Parts: sequence; structure tokens; C-alpha cells
Amino acid sequence: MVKRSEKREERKRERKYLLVALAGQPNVGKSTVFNVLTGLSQHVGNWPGKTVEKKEGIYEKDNLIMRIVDLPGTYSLSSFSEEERIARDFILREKPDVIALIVNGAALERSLYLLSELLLLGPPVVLAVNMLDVAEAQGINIDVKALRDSLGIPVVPMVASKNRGIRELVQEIENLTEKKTF
Ligand SMILES: Nc1nc2c(ncn2[C@@H]2O[C@H](COP(=O)(O)OP(=O)(O)OP(=O)(O)O)[C@@H](O)[C@H]2O)c(=O)[nH]1
Ligand SMILES: [Mg+2]
Repeated sequence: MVKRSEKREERKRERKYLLVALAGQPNVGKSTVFNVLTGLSQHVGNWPGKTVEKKEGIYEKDNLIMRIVDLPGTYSLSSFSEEERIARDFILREKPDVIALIVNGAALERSLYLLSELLLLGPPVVLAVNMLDVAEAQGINIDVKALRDSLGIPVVPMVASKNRGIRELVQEIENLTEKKTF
């Protein structure tokens, strides 16, 4: 017979703790994704020694616990601005398990430079192509499969303000960390 305390220990062991960074340019929907995922668990403060706001929160579902950090919006990570330095230093120092890059699907090409910089930093990247409603209204059709195949990373179509694609983003984050041992 398995003792109750052993069972509890077993459940604890199965828990998966992940650190996830949300990156992207200003105004692409990062905070919308962050709010949907973290709800009331948010903690808002400042980055150490900086006047830039730091938001983090927890997403919890079954055995998955993700600490999510909403990085400052940046066009690049070349360290020209305080925001860029904060985003870059966070990724290099804290080594998140996954970086979720949120981009504006109506202006996709503008985000590819930031994507190329993130891919060089190490952690796996999932690309969330947001604002697809805006893209559609402009007659822009994004071929998600072609993007996925050419980039070789997971790509999630998304309309964050309508809650579309959020569940799929969590799933891709889980998939990327499947082989991680704790
Ligand atoms: N139409 C549309 N609007 C969206 C979508 N996602 C977010 N928005 C809206 O876009 C605006 C900007 O979203 P935020 O989540 O604040 O963007 P952000 O990337 O956090 O912006 P910064 O923090 O300023 O860098 C808000 O008014 C959102 O409601 C979407 O998929 N479609
Ligand atoms: Mg924001």
C-alpha cells in the first residue's frame, strides 16, 4: 500500500516549474497575453535600480506552474536603450526556459530582426503571431505552416484581445520543455 504522504510527494515531483519571458516590440499585445495568462496573480514593481516597470505573474494549470515575466517592449536587443538592456540582461542572466516572442501579424517583417537576435541568446523561442484580426482586415494572409517550416520554431496564430491562440501558446511552451528534467 502506498502511504498518503508518499503519494503527495509523488505529485510534487511531477510538478513542472517554468520561467517564461514575454518579449516583443511596443504595442504588439504582450501585456494582453500576460493579463490573460496571469490574471490576479500579478506583481508589479520596477526593474532593480530602474524606473522601468516590471510585471510578473503566475500561470498555473494542473501540474504546470509558469512564472511569466512581461519584458519591456523593444525593437532590438542591441543595448541602446534602458529597455533593451533590461530585456537582454534578463534573458542572459535568468535563462528563461522559453521566450515567447509576440509580434504584430499585420507588420510581421518589422519583428524579424528582434527574432534573429533572440534566437542567438540560447533559450528556445516560440513565435506568437498576434493581431491576426487586424492583418485579415488589411487583406494580409499569414501562412503559419510556411513560417513554421522556414524558421524551424513553433508558430502560434493569435488574436490575444479575443483570447484566441493563448491555449495553443501554453501548449507550445510545454512542448518545448518536454525533455527538461527537474
Ligand atoms: N485588434 C487587436 N487588438 C489587440 C490584440 N492584442 C492586443 N490588442 C490591443 O492592442 C493594444 C496594445 O496591447 P498591449 O497588450 O498593451 O501591448 P504591449 O505589447 O504590452 O504594449 P507595450 O507594453 O506598450 O509595449 C491594446 O489596446 C490591446 O487591447 C489583437 O490580437 N487584436
Ligand atoms: Mg505592455
